[in-house]
Amino acid sequence: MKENKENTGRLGVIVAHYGVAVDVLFADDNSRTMVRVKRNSGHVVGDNVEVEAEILTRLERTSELARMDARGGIHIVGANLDILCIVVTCEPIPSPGFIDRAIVAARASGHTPVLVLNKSDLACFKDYEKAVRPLYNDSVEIFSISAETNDNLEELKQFFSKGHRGIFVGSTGVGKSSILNKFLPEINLATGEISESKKRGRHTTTVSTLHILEDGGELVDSPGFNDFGLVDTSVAELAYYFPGFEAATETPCKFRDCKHRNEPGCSVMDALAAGNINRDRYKTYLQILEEVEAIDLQPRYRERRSRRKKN
Ligand SMILES: Nc1nc2c(ncn2[C@@H]2O[C@H](COP(=O)(O)OP(=O)(O)OP(=O)(O)O)[C@@H](O)[C@H]2O)c(=O)[nH]1
Ligand SMILES: [Mg+2]
Repeated sequence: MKENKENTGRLGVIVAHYGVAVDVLFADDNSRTMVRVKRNSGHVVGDNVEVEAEILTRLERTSELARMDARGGIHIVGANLDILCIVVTCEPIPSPGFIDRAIVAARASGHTPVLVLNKSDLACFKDYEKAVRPLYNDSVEIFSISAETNDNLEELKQFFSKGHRGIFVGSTGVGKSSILNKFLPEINLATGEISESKKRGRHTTTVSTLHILEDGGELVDSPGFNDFGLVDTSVAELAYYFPGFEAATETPCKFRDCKHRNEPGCSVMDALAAGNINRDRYKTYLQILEEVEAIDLQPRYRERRSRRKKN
């Protein structure tokens, strides 16, 4: 890794990562070249790089978004992004707490989360939207769209045209690649039948790719995943960033390090008792709190977190 100071090679950005080679889009003439990298080099799509004599050097990141999988493995979702675009739908529905974890992870690492409810053309959509919108309306911007019928696609495109660089994340089959294909028909990303991909137990998209939108903005398509385990988020950050707690925490709790569990003078508990916080969501919060507390006890994650804070 190199600080962005005296660059002597060509500057570019990684737009696709294929394990032992990355596709680099160069800033000077918009040309693209494959450059070899070591396996597990740690580079990700969105990384700014300098290429000199076929040697690639990663430049300092302005932001990084990480997640933990079910086995405790850490994955960098993307680098130098500002928007986390959480794509969900009624078929297939996201795993419990997926949206909450993704929102907290985004906020804790300086990203703006937005929620995309895709497949508005499906019969199951209306009920799903009715259940989900009220939970997140006060927390994040929400787009209800259909990549099938183009419903509200323009609105989402306009949002990115303000110069944002975002990434689509969500379970396999929610339609991430389908939305990008509608934005940029010429890229023709592979999309998969849900029943087929489930039967094979495989994702249709296998590598993340970054795309420049014609009206401005950039979007990364990523392979589907269900686990958004929090790795770079402390207990204090979880309590502060949890979606749905914003109005309650405007009134500070009695204790600055309140975890909203059973401390006296807790604004969140008061809001819960008054029916202003959804009970199921509160249960989800407690479950994620336990996970984050368990991670907090593990030195390797604590070390990683303090390294991130210093950068
Ligand atoms: N009815 C309907 N189907 C959609 C919509 N968007 C996508 N699909 C379908 O959903 C299936 C999965 O779409 P993909 O775009 O491959 O999903 P993905 O999220 O990229 O999946 P992975 O690459 O495996 O993570 C395909 O059969 C699409 O045609 C939509 O708005 N409405
Ligand atoms: Mg895909």
